[in-house]
Amino acid sequence: TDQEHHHGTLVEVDKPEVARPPLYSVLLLNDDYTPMDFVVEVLMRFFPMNIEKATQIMLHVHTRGRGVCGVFTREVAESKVAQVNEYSRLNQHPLLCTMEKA
Ligand code: TYC
Repeated sequence: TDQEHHHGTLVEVDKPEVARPPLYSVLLLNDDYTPMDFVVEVLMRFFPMNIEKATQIMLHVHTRGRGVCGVFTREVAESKVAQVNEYSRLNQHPLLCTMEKA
C-alpha cells in the first residue's frame, strides 16, 4: 500500500505475506466388513484423537459412507493414506483411506 513518507513522498510498503500450502482432507470410506473397533483403533493410531472422537468419526463414516479424519498438507496426507491402507491390508481388512483437496 502507498504510505506518506517524510517530505510528503509516497513510498510503496508491502506487508510480507507467507504462502499457505494447499490442504487435503484425509477420508475413510465405509465398507460392510471392517470391524468397527478396528476403524476406531486406526483413527486413534494414525490421527491422534481420543476414543470418543474416534468413535464419533467411525459412526459418521458407517452411516454416511465417508468421513474426514483430518486435514493436512499434501505430503502428510499422502503418508497417512499409505500408512492406513498398508495397516488395513496387513490386518486383512478392506478398509480404504483416500484424500481430496480440502
Ligand atoms: N460398516 C462397518 C461395519 O458395519 C464399520 C465401518 C465403519 C467400516 C467405518 C469402515 O470406514 C469404516 N462393521
